[in-house]
Amino acid sequence: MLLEKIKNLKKSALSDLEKVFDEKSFRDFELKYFARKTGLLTKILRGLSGLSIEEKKKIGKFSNEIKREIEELMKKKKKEIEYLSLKKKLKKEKIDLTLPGQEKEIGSLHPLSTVQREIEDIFLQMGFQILTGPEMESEYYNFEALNIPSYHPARDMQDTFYMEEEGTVLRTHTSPVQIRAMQDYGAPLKAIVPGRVFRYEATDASHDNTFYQIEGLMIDKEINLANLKAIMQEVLNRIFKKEVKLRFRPGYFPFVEPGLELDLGCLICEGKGCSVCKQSGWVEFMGAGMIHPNVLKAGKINPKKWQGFAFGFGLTRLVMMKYGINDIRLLSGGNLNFLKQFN
Ligand code: FA5
Repeated sequence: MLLEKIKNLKKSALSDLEKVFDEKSFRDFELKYFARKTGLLTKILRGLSGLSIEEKKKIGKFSNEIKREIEELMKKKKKEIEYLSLKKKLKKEKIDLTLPGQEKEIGSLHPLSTVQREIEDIFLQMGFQILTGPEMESEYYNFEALNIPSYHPARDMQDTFYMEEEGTVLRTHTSPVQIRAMQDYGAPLKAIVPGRVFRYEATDASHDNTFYQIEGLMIDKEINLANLKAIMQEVLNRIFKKEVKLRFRPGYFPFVEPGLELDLGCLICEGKGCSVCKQSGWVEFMGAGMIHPNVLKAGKINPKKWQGFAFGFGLTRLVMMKYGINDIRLLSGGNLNFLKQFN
């Protein structure tokens, strides 16, 4: 009788276990058969105590075997359930490669660099080479070799920052590279020198203490100011993509003779007058002239054989004119909202 009952219990347990498919149904199964007081198998095993020793041995052994068999199958089932739930979880977590990624911000060239490259391209096409020089310069190259001795009042035209190292300054212009270029390459020579320069002076809408210049020089047997005018007109027309107004007027620089200043018709106000051109309609754009014989000599070039022009213009002012920027300080301010407009 009891044996029969146990066999039936095993049958129903195995068929119940088949139907178990997740943690909850597993737990229900466990409670149904193995709960401490109410479990169907527990109750049978408890009931054995009232049997005779003979029966206890026989039925006890049989029911323990069944218990072990069911427990084995339960272990397998548990693993199966764990595997299934992990699989389900992984399915949910899968990476969707079609989702758009997080966009990275890409930097862009500063307008000063963009225009510098455009100018370099134009001069390269005209056969000029592009040179650079040190920003920390000796007083000799920045002043003396350019015909500005220490006692000369022209020193006051460009006040600068003096370094602790005796005789060293932050260059006030790119002109010292004229001498370095002449010494390195001799004549004939066609070169431009873009670079950063420094002046000890108060800032306003069109003056900064740190700005960029482009120096240029052309030395050969018959170079003259007409060549300079033709070259500058061509370069500036190409930069501004239209015919620009240029004005030559006499100017003094100790390193040229004769010396002149070239002004640009103000492109911000079209000549009407604004804060950038100080209401004059013209913006001082560059200094130039025929290279002084003393400067050629300092560059180890014979002034009796060779002659040429030199010029130096404010790249920063040119960029202001090109893009209609009315305050020079915006170009050194590093304000991204401003700079992003030039992307
Ligand atoms: C010079 O620096 C001379 N070395 C130029 C030169 C070269 C003359 C070769 C003759 C032969 P100047 O100090 O004028 O000259 O400056 C040249 C240009 O730099 C100016 O025309 C102007 O466009 C620009 N510049 C001068 N000072 C400032 C400043 N504080 N801020 C921005 N741009 C400036």
